[in-house]
Amino acid sequence: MFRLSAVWRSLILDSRRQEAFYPIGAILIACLYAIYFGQPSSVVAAQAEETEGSQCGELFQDSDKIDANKGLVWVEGDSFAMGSDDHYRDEGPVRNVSVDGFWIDAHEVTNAQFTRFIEETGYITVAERPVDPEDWPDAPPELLKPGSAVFRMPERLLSTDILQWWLYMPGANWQHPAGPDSSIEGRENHPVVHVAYEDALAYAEWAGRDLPTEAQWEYAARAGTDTEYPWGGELAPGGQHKANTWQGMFPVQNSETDGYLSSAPVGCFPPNDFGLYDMIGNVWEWTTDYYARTRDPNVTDNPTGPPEDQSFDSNNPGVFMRVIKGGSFLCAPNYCMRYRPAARHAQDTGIGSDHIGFRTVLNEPALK
Ligand SMILES: [Ca+2]
Ligand SMILES: [Ca+2]
Repeated sequence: MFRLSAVWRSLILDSRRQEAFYPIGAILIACLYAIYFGQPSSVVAAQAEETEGSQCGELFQDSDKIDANKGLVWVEGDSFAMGSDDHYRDEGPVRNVSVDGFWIDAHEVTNAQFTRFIEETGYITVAERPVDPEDWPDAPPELLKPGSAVFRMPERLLSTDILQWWLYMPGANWQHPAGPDSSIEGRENHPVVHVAYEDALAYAEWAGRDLPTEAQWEYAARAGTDTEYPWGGELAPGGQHKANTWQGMFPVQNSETDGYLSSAPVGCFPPNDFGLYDMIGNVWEWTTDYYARTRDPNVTDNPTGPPEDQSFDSNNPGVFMRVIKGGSFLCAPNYCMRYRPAARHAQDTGIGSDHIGFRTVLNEPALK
């Protein structure tokens, strides 16, 4: 019932929150960038083809079999300092948390892997299912079609309203990531996107896996480090990009100095010390934790987040949200600095977008 309305409400309210974080000066600069560097939306529509020739993802051809524990990395359990007190309030306070050992995908689930899941099960993702008009009496008819949320670089930035760069696009789904005229041909090793939470969970269950808890995910992303980023204290030390994020003034100018305007094939950036790729950036990743601004400080052993009825996001009261982690190719220094292990975001479970994917875990130490 709240699927679309929650998304749009979230987007609208999030723009107000970001406006509070970024003063009017930053907005004016962004407008100037829009005037001088604003690109037509056709540039973004061409994203699907931009990285066809990249070879990075082919590193994983042999590990893309979903049988047994192939493609997984064993992560030894330990305690770690979870969260951060230096950025968004919902990341803190820093507390000591322990997790048992677990297996986790070395990389985000790819289109090739998801294709196999679909071919074997006939599963239909949320973005492909008919929309019942009775569920959406106030929605405009053009939105009452299967689809998903797609980022579109605005030609001009007229305000901070994020609906200038997010749109609900009928026909967008995992097979058509930029809209109905796009495809995943040549993008087999890119992370699958437009997966709602239940889609990711269905894949994980088919593979005999789980989705990670937020604690598992953050522990794996940190890979034994307690620095801002898994590689140290700077986002791009010496100008070397360690993750696929956004360079320039979001959302109107992306210099692509990391080589990618949208998603990259998995494994194009260096792995962390656990051998895991793209934990930071590329696409956001689902976790099983329900979202709440604060977390129970007394639950420190394998925390799984609050129960559903305690999930609360002040931007979406009454809507149960899950935590996504890692940031994406849309996260920029002037907007959404969530390309850090401690960062988190509340996400409506009922819809995907073109910058949210996932990876799986296997909680079977006996297979070690
Ligand atoms: Ca990028
Ligand atoms: Ca990622």
